[in-house]
Amino acid sequence: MDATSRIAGLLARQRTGFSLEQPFYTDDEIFAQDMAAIWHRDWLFAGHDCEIPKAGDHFTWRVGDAEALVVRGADGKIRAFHNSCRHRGSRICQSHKGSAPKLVCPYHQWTYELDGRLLYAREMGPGFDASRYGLKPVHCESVSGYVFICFAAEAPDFSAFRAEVEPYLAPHRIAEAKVAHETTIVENGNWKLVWENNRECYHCAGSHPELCRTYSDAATLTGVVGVEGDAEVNAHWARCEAEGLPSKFRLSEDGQYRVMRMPLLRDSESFTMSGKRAVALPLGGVRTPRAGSLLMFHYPTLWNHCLGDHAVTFRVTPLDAGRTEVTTRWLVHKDAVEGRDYDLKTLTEVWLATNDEDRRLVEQNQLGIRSPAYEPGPYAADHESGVAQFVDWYCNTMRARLPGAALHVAAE
Ligand code: 3BY
Ligand code: FES
Ligand code: FE
Repeated sequence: MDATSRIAGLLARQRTGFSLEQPFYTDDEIFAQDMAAIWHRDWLFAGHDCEIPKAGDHFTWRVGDAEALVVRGADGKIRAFHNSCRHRGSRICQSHKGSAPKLVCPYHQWTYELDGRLLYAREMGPGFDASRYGLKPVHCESVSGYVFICFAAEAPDFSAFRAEVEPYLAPHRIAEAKVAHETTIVENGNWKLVWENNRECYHCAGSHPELCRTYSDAATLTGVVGVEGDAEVNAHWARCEAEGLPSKFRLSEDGQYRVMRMPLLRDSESFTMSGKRAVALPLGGVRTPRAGSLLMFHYPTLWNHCLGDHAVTFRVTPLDAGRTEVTTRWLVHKDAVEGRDYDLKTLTEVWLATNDEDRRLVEQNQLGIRSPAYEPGPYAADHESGVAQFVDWYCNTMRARLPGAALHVAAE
């Protein structure tokens, strides 16, 4: 049986409310299909506008064999290109971040403008037409300080997501931030296990002593069921909305993204060990100390917390079937000074610890799933409604995009 038929068959067998079958977490062919059907077709969160504030500032991000070069142009616009030279294909920018007035390929020094046009290719002879060899563009959109890219030739609609999340994000002014700290960790687990772990707080009480000081593990807050009937959360939304902060739970029709403002425990202001704010010069215009955290997720790359004083964003990058990178950025007001306005340890310690705890959980989950005894197990209806929702999104997306999936299933 070819790979597509095999995957289509597995998808057809998938039981609602149960974890996936083993190959979805371990198999190289399914990983390749995940890359083709999701990672190289969808909008992906790459980084933040504020990481590249000046013309020529750029960063790169590799997703499988595709690599984006995200660069701010002389006109202030952010664009993305494939980081592959139009001469013989070398990578052009070879570090994660940089700044340069022109993009010069280190191999034979073909030189590109910041808008991708090939400006100069030395000694290519008289008939050479530089206008035919500009960098290939990658779709790029910036929304409220978040840069999204899409590697597909034709990108899915972005406007609905933009319209939904802009009002929620606007008060946080992420575009006016700076990255106070960034970490990238590798988790020895499939990217879907990183998401499954993120989409529930059933594990929080047992694993996150630091986070649990401020973060409620109520099933309604992390999941997708029942929050609209939760009186306490409704009161929180009403308070926040009266202050001009859009807050209500919104889940997109296709299940790809959600926004919601959640209260923190004991009126905490931030994810610190004390619950007090971490940054004296706050990021954004949220002035009520009890606004809690604005949660957003956007599959398959982004989840985040926007607080009254700072924000933390998380980016998922699959490396192979059993390894995933998680990049965390702590964003503070661009004029906040370390040592004066914030202490880096106080700012970062809760999520540094939480990330490491989650890494262990994901790694143990991956190892257990490799067992010949593994079979899909049931998700808790309330505590793991978010996990079931993620897996549904994944399966529906794969079913719709697998080449000829419907035909293969019918032929079984
Ligand atoms: O970062 C988060 O939002 C998730 C949700 C619950 C567990 N984890 C902390
Ligand atoms: Fe880039 Fe030759 S491959 S200049
Ligand atoms: Fe966790």
